[in-house]
Amino acid sequence: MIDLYYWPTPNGWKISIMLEECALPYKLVPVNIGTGDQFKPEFLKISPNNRMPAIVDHEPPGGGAAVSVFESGAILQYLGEKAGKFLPKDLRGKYETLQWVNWQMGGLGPMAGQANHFNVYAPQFNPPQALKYGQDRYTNEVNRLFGVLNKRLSDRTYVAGDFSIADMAIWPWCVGFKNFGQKLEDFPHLKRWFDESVGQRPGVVKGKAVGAELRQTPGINTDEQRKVLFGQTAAVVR
Ligand SMILES: N[C@@H](CCC(=O)N[C@@H](CS)C(=O)NCC(=O)O)C(=O)O
Repeated sequence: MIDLYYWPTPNGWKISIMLEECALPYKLVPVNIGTGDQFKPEFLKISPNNRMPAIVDHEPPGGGAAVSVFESGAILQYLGEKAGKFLPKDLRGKYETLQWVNWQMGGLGPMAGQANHFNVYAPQFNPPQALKYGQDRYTNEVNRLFGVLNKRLSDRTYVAGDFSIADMAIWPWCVGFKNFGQKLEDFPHLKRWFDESVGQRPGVVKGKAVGAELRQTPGINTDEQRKVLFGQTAAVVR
């Protein structure tokens, strides 16, 4: 049995989708990031970066002590190797897939996260243009990255060979395209992949719905949640 430390956000969906696609049994452990579960000492033993998702596998391949993994890219790779699915075993296929997982981890995820922050969550300033530089910088960078993905998908169904952990890493970070200032119509190959090739898979639909009830309204809704999530420094989180 695998414990999944989870909250329904793009990085969380990657793992719930993978677990559903692999049909691996798991137990959901909610990490309410709006009320500060990510700072609790028990959670930090598993995920020292104050972020979810994380997993604990009580039956790791080869037996022995339970294995815990944080960082969604590493978790996808771990589960791909454990299940023998969605991560090719041959050298070329494996690294073709992993380079796109890392493209998401180092590029699309952080940039879209910042675009979302500046476009949706940043407090309003007076004058309003005070936010414009940050909004433009991250919206433009997501636009460039969407262009790279669109080009990649112009002559193939999935990002890297068959449906893989690369698709599962990237797809959740396209869901919020409107908040990132993008129109999918501008990226027709990406749109086809997003809506049909990946978006209609039962495992993806089911994985994305996991724990939806935990976050009743999308977004960060209260001043209390904003205080927990924004303005974290080393001294504050300790
Ligand atoms: N690179 C990490 C990022 C994880 C991450 O940023 N998770 C967010 C939710 S999507 C989180 O836990 N946020 C809590 C916070 O900001 O305090 C991964 O891919 O696992």
